Amino acid sequence: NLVPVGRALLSVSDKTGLLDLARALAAQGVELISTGGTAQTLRTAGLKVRDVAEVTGFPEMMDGRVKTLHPMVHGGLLALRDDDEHLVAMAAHGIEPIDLLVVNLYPFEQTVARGASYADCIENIDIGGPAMIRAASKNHKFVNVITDPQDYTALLAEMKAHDGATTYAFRQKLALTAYSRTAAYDAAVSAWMAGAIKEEAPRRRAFAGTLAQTLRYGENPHQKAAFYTDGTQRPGVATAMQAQGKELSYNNINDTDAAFELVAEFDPAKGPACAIIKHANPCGVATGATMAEAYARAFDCDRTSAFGGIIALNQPLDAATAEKITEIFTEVVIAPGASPEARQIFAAKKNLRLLTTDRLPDPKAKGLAWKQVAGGFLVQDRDNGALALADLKVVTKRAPSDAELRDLLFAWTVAKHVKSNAIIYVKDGATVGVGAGQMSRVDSTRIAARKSQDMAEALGLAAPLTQGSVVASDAFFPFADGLITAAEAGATAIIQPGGSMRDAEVIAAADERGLAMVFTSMRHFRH
Ligand code: 93A
Repeated sequence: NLVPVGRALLSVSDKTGLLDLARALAAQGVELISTGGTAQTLRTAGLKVRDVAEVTGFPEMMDGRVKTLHPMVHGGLLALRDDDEHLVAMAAHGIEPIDLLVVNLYPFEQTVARGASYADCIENIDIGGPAMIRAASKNHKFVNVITDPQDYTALLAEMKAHDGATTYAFRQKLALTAYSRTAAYDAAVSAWMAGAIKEEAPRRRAFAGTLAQTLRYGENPHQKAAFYTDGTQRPGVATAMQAQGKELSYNNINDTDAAFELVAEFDPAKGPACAIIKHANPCGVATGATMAEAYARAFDCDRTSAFGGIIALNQPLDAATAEKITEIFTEVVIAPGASPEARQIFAAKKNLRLLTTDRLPDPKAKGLAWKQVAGGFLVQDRDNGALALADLKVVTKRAPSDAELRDLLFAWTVAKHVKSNAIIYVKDGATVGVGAGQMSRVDSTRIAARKSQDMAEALGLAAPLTQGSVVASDAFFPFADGLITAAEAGATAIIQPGGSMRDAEVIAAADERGLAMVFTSMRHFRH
């Protein structure tokens, strides 16, 4: 199963590592064939290379659209070297075998990510590259195919270990990588097309990702896991720079995403905001005059749960906040930047991971979200719903005060990021009780109040912070019991979608207790 590498075709858009690879191949006597730009790079560096045009007998034409799409190339990649008929055909047409294909494709994903025009994106759809990759992959019995500069060293090591040849097992792995690449590439084209022609998302498009990182394990240590990116380059955990700390785990990535998406709802121009996440749910979200204050207030919502949490900020991490954060154990901090002083403070905490991005995610961005079910996956638009004051309908005798309204909108924003059934108590721009993921709404209402009570006791407060708070519910109260529980905990105003069969009962219960209530007509289930 060892096949010596005698002839290579190199055609790469990303020329990283190209010269080192080509030099190493040439030194081992491998003949190099190449397309226009790649050949020029090699020649400039003094390497001997044959133009693909010489091999095909056709010039590269139509702005490069047709360069390698030719039987002299595809025959060389696809011919079975142990099949007499194939050998006869090769001899009859002067087709020379190609044993190694090194291709990386036109940068379609990057072209889309930089907001290029429709015509530019079209021109960056590579046709000849994927055709060759698929041909070489199919013929991995004899042919090596490399689609990622990161694999150059592995190829050279393999050839070195086998006297210029490669093993079947090695070529199989390369083929698998290569098919994953063409699938992800076409999925990116499909996703772009769906957006460009405003095809009603999420229909008629393909999904595939690119392996970004092999993870140590999944949700649990007995599960293998990996992180894939979708090529959109969205600001967030997938594109963040990790400044320090050990590698992110599967759960870290999931929670960091939840934290950053939530905190990004708070416009940094309006002031600092901080979210602390545990198990994908916030255990504290707060605004403050300074970031340090926002963090302290978020922390005070549920200090017990915040231990070992994941923190997201909507403004760069500063020194004062960094000091405060290091007082307890935290897994990850993500922020749109960090000051040099803050970085220095964190540097002393080797296990604390710091991730920075150049901007916040856009909460209003369109996109798709999916989840797996047995035998398939569900796809939907990401929840980018947002409310304005004008969307709210006051349904009680008493209308909320301005201060209540501000807190109601804050609570509603947080509720969107809490697993259903979600109940959020908020006071003065900080959560004071979060009830998440319960099967009954009234339980979420009770749990949040109970936790707030515990916190008040721990902090030595006279009364729980739910006294004089407002409450958001991600979906309607099906009965009055949830609202009554909130009122008993001291809430004075409620925000919820409305639309229950028993809305009248719920409104009456609010009126009886002097509560103000607004309906949003929008729901934020999150499962
Ligand atoms: O326009 S293409 O789809 N037509 C082709 O026949 C073709 N063959 C290779 N693009 C084609 N390529 C791509 O050209 C490769 O996938 C690679 O990305 C790029 C390398 O071009 P150059 O060597 O001129 O820089």
